[in-house]
Amino acid sequence: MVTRVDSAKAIEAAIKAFVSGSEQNLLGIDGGPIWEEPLVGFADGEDPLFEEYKKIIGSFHLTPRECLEQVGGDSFKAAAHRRTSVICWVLPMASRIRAGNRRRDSAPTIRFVHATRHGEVLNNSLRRYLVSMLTQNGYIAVAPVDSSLFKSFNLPTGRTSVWSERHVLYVAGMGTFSLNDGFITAKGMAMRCGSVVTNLELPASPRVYKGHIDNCPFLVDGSCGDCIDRCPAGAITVKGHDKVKCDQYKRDVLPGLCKFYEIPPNTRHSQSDWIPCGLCQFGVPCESRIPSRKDGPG
Ligand code: B12
Repeated sequence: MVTRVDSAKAIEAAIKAFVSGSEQNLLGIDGGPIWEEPLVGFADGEDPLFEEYKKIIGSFHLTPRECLEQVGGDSFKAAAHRRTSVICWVLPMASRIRAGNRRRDSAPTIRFVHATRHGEVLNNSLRRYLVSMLTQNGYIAVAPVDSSLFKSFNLPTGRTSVWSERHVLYVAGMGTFSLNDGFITAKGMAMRCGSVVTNLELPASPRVYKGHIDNCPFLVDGSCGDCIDRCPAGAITVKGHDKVKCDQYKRDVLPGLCKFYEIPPNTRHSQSDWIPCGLCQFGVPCESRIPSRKDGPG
């Protein structure tokens, strides 16, 4: 008999093999890998935090059950397995890509721009691979950000969405938030992440944190705060991250600074001027690990 633990182990192995074996993980400009070995976790889709997110994020934020009801319709209602789980992963950025960005103070390196754009193509292929693997085995599955369910829109406080992958990873115990709004995992903050909802029942990963800011020394005891100086937009202060300023810098300033970069086409970010920033994630103690408190000045 295949247990829930066996299924979880098989999925974790499949995710790791997909990333290490994918040509999409090789960066065209230098042939090296974009992502290091992924971290994998599982969230119980019935965790009460998902309902709380309707207050913390907004009533528009979907629960895993709502995702499957909307995508699976009658087949979800009729399915033998009606519990929901979320498969979550973190793709840690390769060290040579991180190293370049540490030395930059107004615009990221061209290697990072390529890596982010192509790396998100791989991330999306991984979402599709898992959905197809699960559906071929008779389960209902959806990658919310790669489906008709996904919407991202502006609020007065900045951009938000109906499915925040970091909040989902928090349920799976994979990290916590920080002063700059980034998510700090065991492999740090310089990463991208992904998630797939399914009615295959999987064992929930333990959530060892006391709260949603545990990994950020500044938010815990005022030490560190290095990301404040790393932000070229002045969008990070002791009060937190101004998403509107952050977004404006990326849209209005970066394209000019990076105009000599040859930006490759990208199926997920089709606007030709989409340039990621992310400098606040590099050259900081949480870049590739959970910082200890003594890393900070205080
Ligand atoms: C919209 C968006 C943006 C917006 C807004 C970012 C934001 N903070 O929400 C803008 C354009 C500014 C942006 C910028 C970037 N983004 Co972006 N973005 C997204 C997107 C599409 C949706 C995010 C979302 O829904 N946010 C919802 C709101 C509510 O989140 P929030 O305000 O940060 O949440 C706070 C509160 O909820 C609070 N909180 C209060 N009480 C409680 C209680 C509990 C229990 C919890 C858990 C939380 C909580 O904690 C949070 C932090 O303060 C996601 C992809 C996805 N679908 O998830 C990527 C994503 C967040 N972006 C990502 C990245 C890499 C970036 C950039 C580095 C690169 C870039 N694109 O240039 C920059 C970095 C900016 C930064 N310092 O955060 C990564 C995250 C990587 C990481 N380590 O965190 C994501 C997850 C994409 C991915 N799939 O990997 N992004």
